[in-house]
Amino acid sequence: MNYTTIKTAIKPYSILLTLTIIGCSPAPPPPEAIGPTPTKKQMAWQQMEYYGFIHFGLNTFANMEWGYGDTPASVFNPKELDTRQWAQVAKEAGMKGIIITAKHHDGFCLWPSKYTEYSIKNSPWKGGKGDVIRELADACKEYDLKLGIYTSPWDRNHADYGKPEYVDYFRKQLEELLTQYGDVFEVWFDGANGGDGYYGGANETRRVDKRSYYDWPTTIEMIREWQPNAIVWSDAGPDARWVGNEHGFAYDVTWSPLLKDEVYGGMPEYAKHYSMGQENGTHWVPAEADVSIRPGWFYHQSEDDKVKSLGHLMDIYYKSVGQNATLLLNLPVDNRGLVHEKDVAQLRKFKEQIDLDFAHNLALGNDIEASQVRGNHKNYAAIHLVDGDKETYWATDDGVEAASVTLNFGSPTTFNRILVQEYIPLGQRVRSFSIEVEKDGEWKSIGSYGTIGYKRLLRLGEITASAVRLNIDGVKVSPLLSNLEVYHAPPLVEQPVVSRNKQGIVEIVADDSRVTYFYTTDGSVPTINSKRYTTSFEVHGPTHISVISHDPATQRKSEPKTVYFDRSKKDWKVKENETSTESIKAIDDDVRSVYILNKDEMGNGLIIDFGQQEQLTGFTYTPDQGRNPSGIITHYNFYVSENGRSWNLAGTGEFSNIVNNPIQQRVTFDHPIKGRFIKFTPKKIGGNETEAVVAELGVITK
Ligand code: FUL
Repeated sequence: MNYTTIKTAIKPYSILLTLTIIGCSPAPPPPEAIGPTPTKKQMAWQQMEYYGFIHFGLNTFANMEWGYGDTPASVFNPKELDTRQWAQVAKEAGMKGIIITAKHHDGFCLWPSKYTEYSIKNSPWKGGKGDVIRELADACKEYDLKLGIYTSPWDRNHADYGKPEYVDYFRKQLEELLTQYGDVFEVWFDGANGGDGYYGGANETRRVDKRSYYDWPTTIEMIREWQPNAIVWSDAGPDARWVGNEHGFAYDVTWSPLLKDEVYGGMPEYAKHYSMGQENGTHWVPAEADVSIRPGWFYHQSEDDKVKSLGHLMDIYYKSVGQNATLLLNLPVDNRGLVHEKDVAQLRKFKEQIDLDFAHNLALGNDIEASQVRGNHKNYAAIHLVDGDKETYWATDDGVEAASVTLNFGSPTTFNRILVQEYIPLGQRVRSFSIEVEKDGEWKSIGSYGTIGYKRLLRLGEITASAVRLNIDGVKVSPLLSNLEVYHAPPLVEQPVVSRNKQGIVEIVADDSRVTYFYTTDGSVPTINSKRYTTSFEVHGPTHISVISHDPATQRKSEPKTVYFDRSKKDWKVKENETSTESIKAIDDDVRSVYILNKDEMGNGLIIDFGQQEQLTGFTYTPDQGRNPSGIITHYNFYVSENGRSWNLAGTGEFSNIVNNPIQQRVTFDHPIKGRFIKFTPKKIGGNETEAVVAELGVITK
């Protein structure tokens, strides 16, 4: 790590100050709350920190993310459904509750609703007599977990969707869900609405005015009656809000206050402009970061080797719970009705690593001093940051805009994590802060950060220092901190990155010079006896490459990273466009380079010539993988041709949920098709954009 030496102008603590604090003048009153502040139930919810999501329904069986509402109920037949397994897995993972998709956008109900035939009562599961929500509610009780309900406002099955009658139906279903299954801790209202649907057979596009159609204030009043303690979640709260992405990340600056009256559920500009909250927010609507343990929300067998790595899950933890949000981690229950063993194994490692990272608080009970203490009184002294009691806090006098606390270890101490918390019952106050450490008598700056809020976790490089100082540099009003912890987390050997270029050359790299790599190409799990990677190699046919990183010094190894490569694109050409260096970016096996199709090109389609006949079983489309992706294709036609003149339509449809979750899309055909040419024609682009972006187009031949 590079340290920059800085000069500190003010000595942060003094003997005089310590003596004054010991004096016994009366304690000044506590600082006044700065609004908005959390309610009791929002406080209890925030302290849950980490809980689970379960996506399960007809999509699980139809292998879809967004069913149209026309998949027959008879397809729902989990042979081993066991909600106790779900609850046990969640409990062991350290989760505090489970939110279930009682009804997703396809309208299929996991409980026997009186108001529709489109539910488990018309499925073969338990002879139509089962109730998944009842079974989950019972399992949650048994494992001491809270139950949450996701029920989609958008319903692609219902004939009346778009009319006032549907809103009535939606409320009646909510009443069933919120009055028959005991206490519900969170009610989740998805803002997604893609328009197209089956709608009882109408098969059309229906648009609603998301601001007014659902009449949310009335629905929320009803929920308050049925479940006064439930947190109601949506982009606009009122009790908790979406974090604005489906990666599970909050931001360096994440305010719990929100300009709530400017927001409505499903608002297109929400993610960009509102999801970080605002310092001048008018309502306390804290962020919840939702993410799936796999790329998709529902189970797909093709994602069995895409369960997130431990490193990725830890990154999510630090960027959600560690950036003033709660973490809602999704487990896609599979078509047996179980959380898949690969996901279970990963959750176990995740829990173990969190426990290891926060095993021993090096700050607890240590000597700590502040640059300023409210009324110089011991009730507000810095000692309250390290007393293990989150109800006590360090406070300064009103009007103080910059202050610091210094923790003295007494002797050089090695650490790499800092945990800090504001006392949020009196409001979120800190705008920015920084960290310095004292090494060999000199103070060095470590880094500058944004907000703190309920909890902020910092991951630092390994540091050995005799003191740490936290400087509050910017505040809304005088700071109030309740907790400061310091840890030494064990190192994680990260998975390597495996990539292949257009020439079919595979490279393995990691951001860690300590490690070596071992790999297999036959689908087996690599060990340190597998082939050692020394230089790049060629792969031209369908191959699974599995690699581990290994640190010879500690003998620690990463989890295997498995990547599937289909045909290499060595001889591929973009037709009609052979001179364009741009269009090649759609087939260069590099998702970082994108090709942008304008209106004309969209009409003609992107035509690729393989240079030889291939037997195709499907194709893949990867949208823009940038931070703010654009030109995301939501609807497409895909054609195959043997001669480049007569075309067979091999696939047509929608890439569901691609705007919110822009992952690689994998479409498989009903039967294999032979051809030398493919044509990919975008039909609709997300967010009313006029240009389509292709980060990568690929084929499946196996
Ligand atoms: C999105 C939905 O459209 C996805 O299917 C999923 O349920 C996710 C949690 O929210 O907006």
